[in-house]
Amino acid sequence: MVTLYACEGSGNCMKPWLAMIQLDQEFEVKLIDVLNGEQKRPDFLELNPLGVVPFLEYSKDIRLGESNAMLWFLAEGTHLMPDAAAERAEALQWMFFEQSKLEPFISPARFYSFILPEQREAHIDEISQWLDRARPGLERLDAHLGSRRFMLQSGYSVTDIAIFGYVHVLNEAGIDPADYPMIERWIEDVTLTDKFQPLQNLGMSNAKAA
Ligand SMILES: N[C@@H](CCC(=O)N[C@@H](CS)C(=O)NCC(=O)O)C(=O)O
Repeated sequence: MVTLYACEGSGNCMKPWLAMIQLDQEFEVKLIDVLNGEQKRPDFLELNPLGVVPFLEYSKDIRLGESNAMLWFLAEGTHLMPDAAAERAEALQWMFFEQSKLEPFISPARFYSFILPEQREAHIDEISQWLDRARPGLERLDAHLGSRRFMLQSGYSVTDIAIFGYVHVLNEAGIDPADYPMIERWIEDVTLTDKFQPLQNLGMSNAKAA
């Protein structure tokens, strides 16, 4: 059985989870309680020495960290992966962009605003800096989505899932999505794709997906 180790509420964990649902891949979710440090316990570190989730145990021999690497592996040979070499490279370009220009700022701002709101005041200056640093990437994304319905010319792909993970919860980080109308439109379009499931369901029994 394919096993996804994940924590509730995580945009990174949502990515392989949503891809597997949309690809009809049978899998089980094992929830790791990150807020209580379960990802640093010896049994989990033995599996993933980095001590983070998501972590994908696809088979005894195929074990993967990094949400976007999981997406790439899962999408290979499916309708979520573009065929042409240039478009595959463009997909990777946007997936690296997501991990360097968006996720490192949206994720911590959201963590202290939405996941642990009681710690918001203590991190208020950092949150403001993270949000300032997220804006150039969001502007770039908004401009791109002004000319495309989805990230790639050929249509909905693994790239949309990678970017959706954190961009669709911008409001929970403290950014009004109305500031980015093309992103707002695209979020709606992604939610309308076949078999889409919202982040809130990540913690639910995997019976639906399996
Ligand atoms: N770049 C990694 C990020 C992994 C990551 O930082 N995961 C967070 C949850 S979203 C985590 O496990 N944090 C707990 C910790 O760092 O101890 C990915 O895309 O998978």
